[in-house]
Amino acid sequence: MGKKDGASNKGKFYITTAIDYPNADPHIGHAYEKLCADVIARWHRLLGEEVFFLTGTDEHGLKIMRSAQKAGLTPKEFVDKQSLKFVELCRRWNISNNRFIRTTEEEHIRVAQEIFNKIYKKGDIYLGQYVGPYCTDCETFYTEKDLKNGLCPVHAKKCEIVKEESYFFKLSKYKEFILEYIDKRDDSIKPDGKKEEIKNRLKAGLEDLSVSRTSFDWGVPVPKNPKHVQYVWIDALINYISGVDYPKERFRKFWPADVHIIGKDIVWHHTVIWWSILKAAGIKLPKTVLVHGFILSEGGEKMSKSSGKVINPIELADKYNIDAVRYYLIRETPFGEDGYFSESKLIERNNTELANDVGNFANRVLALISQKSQGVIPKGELDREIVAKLNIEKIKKHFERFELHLALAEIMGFVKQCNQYINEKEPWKKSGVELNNLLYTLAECLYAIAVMLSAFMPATSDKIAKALKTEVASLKDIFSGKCLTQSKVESRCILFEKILADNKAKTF
Ligand code: ME8
Repeated sequence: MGKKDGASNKGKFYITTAIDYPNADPHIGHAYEKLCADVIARWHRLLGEEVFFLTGTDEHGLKIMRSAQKAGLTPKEFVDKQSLKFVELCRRWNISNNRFIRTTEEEHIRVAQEIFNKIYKKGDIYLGQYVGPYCTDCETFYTEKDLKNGLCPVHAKKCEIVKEESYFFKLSKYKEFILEYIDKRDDSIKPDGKKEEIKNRLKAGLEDLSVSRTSFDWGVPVPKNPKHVQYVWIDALINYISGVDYPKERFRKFWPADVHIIGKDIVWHHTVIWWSILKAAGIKLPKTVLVHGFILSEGGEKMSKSSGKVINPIELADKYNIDAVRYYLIRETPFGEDGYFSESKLIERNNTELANDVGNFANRVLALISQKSQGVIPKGELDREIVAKLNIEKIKKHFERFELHLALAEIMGFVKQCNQYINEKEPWKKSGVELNNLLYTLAECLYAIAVMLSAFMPATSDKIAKALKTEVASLKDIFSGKCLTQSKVESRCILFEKILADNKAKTF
């Protein structure tokens, strides 16, 4: 990649989530997606990279307009109110996004129009007549052959038949390009299985896409023909570049995106449609479209706003230590697969792996330093045998393959080994140099655990670091002897309270 266009991305990392429809309140699927992105973003910051993490709300389209009408508000009043709930979700779940974009922002609208214009001028957008089925729940046009038994293939609902003047994007022209691109880049779509799904659908045929509507006006006006508004998906996808100030400096620095993390229902939009738009507009394609599974209720049903079966992620944050929720969701579900949300399993993991393993180790180390060394971490030599048990390279590889659950499992394996180490070494029976070496090693191990866990449980890591009178820094500094101080450490810290089963009384 040439440096000329500012596109050399070394040391930069740009990650996005889908932008959520705020037609209803946030559900746990929204929270889960932001959480996965947050873990990856925080990990890249630990690696010392400059990270830009974008999330936001997708505020145009028929679905929003109808929800606003039902609520007795104008669409703008409605999205102003609703989007705050998604901002609040980010705050309560400790999501470290650098920007929260709303597609009703003036600057985004300007960029969406500029890209539309660019493609129009190139001759890849033309005026025609659209007749065909449209599902408002997924804001998606279907062809007759996409339908299952005549119904929307996602919502199993009758589609509306839309017949109106429309601009079309020459999507069909990009079929071969997309097919080649999927194969050319190993990491274009992850997990790999999703590539076949898209390729098979492409091979079945690709038609031009209707990219404007005239029957309602809640959208980005089409420049020069404002009786048309842009198809909401075109407007929405463009957030990934308007969110980094296309075409200004931040865009030049961060684009192409490293990861677009999305759910399995919108892979087509993020590959076939998005890549073709970018290609037509002469903009580089993102590196990886990363697909996560769905969070289902214990009974195995999809939790979505339209099905009415939702877990409110804000209520969840009211009820539990949010780090325990974050831990449970990542640890329980192999990344890329569907997961079942179970409060009893969350409680079990909180009580065993978090309170018993992490919490106990931290408190044993702090208590030992307080009792045997007046709270001051002694100078000593690292015991390389225990340090070698933290396989950082393996954890890095898991992250490179987006195996977040395995990276976390590996760190937790180290926590167990550290507890075992205390049991075997019996520091309470030691003195002199031997004791100093042991206490120093334990403090370094506890600090290393805090750093490694900080991508998953940032507040817990901060608590550990604070108890050690230091801060979570970068990954390269663990076991370096540079991060621990000579200030008196706290004699204990409460990381996780055990939860009694009765507390489960409230169901979501
Ligand atoms: O699709 N579990 O918005 P959205 C996990 N606005 N993830 C889930 C889920 C579940 N049960 N249900 C939904 C949209 N999601 C568009 C995106 S991007 C330019 C425009 C995921 O609010 C879903 O797959 O319906 C998507 O990635 C995200 O939540 C937002 O869904």
